[in-house]
Amino acid sequence: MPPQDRGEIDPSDRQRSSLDERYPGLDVLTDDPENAQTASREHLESYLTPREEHYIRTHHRTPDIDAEEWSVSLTGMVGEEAELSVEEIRHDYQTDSVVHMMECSGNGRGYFDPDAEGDQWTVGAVGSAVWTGTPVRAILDDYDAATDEGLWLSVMGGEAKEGEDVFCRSIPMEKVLDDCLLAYEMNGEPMTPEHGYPLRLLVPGWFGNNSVKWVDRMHVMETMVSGDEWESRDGRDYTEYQQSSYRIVPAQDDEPERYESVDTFSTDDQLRNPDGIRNAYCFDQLVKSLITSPTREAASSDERVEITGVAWSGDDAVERVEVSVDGGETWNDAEFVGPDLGRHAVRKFRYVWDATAGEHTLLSRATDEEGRTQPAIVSDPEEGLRGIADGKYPWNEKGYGNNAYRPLRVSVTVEE
Ligand SMILES: Nc1nc2c(c(=O)[nH]1)N[C@H]1C(S)=C(S)[C@@H](COP(=O)(O)O)O[C@H]1N2
Ligand SMILES: [Mo]
Repeated sequence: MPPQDRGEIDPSDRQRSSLDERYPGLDVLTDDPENAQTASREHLESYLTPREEHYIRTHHRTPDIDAEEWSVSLTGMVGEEAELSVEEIRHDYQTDSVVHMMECSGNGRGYFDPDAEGDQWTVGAVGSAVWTGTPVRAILDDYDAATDEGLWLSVMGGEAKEGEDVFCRSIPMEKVLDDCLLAYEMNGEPMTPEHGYPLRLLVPGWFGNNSVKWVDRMHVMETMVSGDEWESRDGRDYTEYQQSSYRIVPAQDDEPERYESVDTFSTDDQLRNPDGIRNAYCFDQLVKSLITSPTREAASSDERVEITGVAWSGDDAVERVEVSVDGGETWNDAEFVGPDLGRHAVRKFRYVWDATAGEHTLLSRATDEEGRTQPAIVSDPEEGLRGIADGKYPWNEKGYGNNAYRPLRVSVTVEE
């Protein structure tokens, strides 16, 4: 199957207004390539983040794609190799939807001390959307693909120009069969170019880096992308974003150890057993929460302040959220409010606080149904921590996966 003629995409010829103008709800970190986060905690309070306020994370530049010309090839361990048009993918298969609170593994990098390398995302590289598309499973079945446990589906983005590393992610076949989509709609609207138009992979519950945008090829294989064959294929590296980026590497390691295959997909489990997989892969999301109200100041007339926030997790649903109003000395159970839109959706919580006047440090802590919970702080690089231990999250070179508590200082005034 010949690779798609990438010559047709020339983002440099693109005439677009700046990111600020097109996405007024975002705080822009870099315009070229496009990287922007949701502007504030308050923006994360809704069950669905509007398409124009959902963070954007891009390594190369957003390509201009003509959906009528675009196709996705299916290669590797398949009965019959195929080249599918966008039209076929949209209309010849069943449709499914999922609500996913997608977080960039770099969210919270801005709180690493000393700084970790990369854009300094704070709290806004996360967003909730209902994604609609074709289950990848239906396409694999149709072309008699091998789908045994232990196999991988490597999914490639079509935006890299000649000589640039291809944005490629290998997803374990069990996860692909379970709930991955080739998505074409976001919140009931067509996806914008920045979010992956015309087709993106959507891996529910997993860090955003797995949800490959502008998909142009899917390859069924025995291993993840690794080794010489994938390190330089048609003069490009397909392994960078699987084996080097998106790995949790402590200060004392030069390079992450590359594996052909792993059989633990929970990022948290990898991080709690660093002797198994040496440098965890950013696969499913780490359980996390954020207080969205009050933000800084709270006036309470009858000494009751309502604290609200959002919680999300990886493959296992959020089961519990606790709130502390004294910097973590004591914890109180919060209650869930509003609808449960599925295991990968955002959960909103609430705790009513009998507040006293003065300065207070609020914290929230979510726990998933497997009992995994948030660490209190990020470690110091000198400690050489490899995984999550003793309430500490490991400082790592690229600042990935920070799910430590996010303290919030509020000042309460009590009105007579
Ligand atoms: N082809 C391609 N897909 C990609 C990326 C990319 O740079 N190229 N960035 C990834 C990362 S790191 C994240 S967090 C999500 C962000 O998706 P969004 O921009 O729709 O929020 O897309 C992922 N998919
Ligand atoms: Mo990301």
